[in-house]
Amino acid sequence: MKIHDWHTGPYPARVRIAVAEKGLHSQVTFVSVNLRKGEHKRPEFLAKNYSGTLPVLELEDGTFIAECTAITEYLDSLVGSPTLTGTTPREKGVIHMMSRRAELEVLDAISVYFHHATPGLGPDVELYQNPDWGLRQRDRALRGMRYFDEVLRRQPFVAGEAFSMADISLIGGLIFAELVKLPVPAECDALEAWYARMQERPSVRNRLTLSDPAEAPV
Ligand code: GTS
Repeated sequence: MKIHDWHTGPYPARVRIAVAEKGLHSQVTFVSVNLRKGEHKRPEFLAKNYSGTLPVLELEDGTFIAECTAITEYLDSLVGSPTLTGTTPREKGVIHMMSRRAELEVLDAISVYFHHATPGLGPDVELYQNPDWGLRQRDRALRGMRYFDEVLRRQPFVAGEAFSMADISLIGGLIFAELVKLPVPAECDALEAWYARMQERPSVRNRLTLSDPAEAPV
């Protein structure tokens, strides 16, 4: 399998963490796509992923799978435990819901903030910016962090008692928050404590070393 990604990117981090959690490193080759040069918007990359985003998983038979959730579900179903997307119908439902919520309320919101209310990937890539929309999404992300802080006061992981794709999605959100220097609200100590625990996981700690960093960070 190949994974087309950008080694420091928050979304690519989600798939890198999933690869490591599933012990699939030896089956994956990483191909670097330079976001700052806009390589993800060129026709040859759009042929792999219409949406022009990273990461993209390329299978041996030439199938391309984009979207972190879809890629994680694919990897999860390749090998057994530990499962990242749940085994029972209830687990699967709750994990999917909380993962999507982590995207909507934190990760995707920070991404919109980055692309619309900061220089983002630079003028050659950011052809349309709407700073008001970006700032609204920044505030949404801060509200989302407070929501997840409440969740993590009640339970050890985002979707309950076990580590899952939902944790990975929220980790992506906090990685993006660090990149854009958006501080977690001071009162969110449960969220901070959870994130400190997540950073101790080898899959999270070593995500950048799965491949040689070829390019400068986002
Ligand atoms: N919904 C997509 C997913 O889950 O895979 C979002 C992917 C995404 O936004 N990826 C970022 C991207 O391609 C990569 S990174 O910012 O995390 O490095 N951004 C470039 C762009 O122009 O939107």
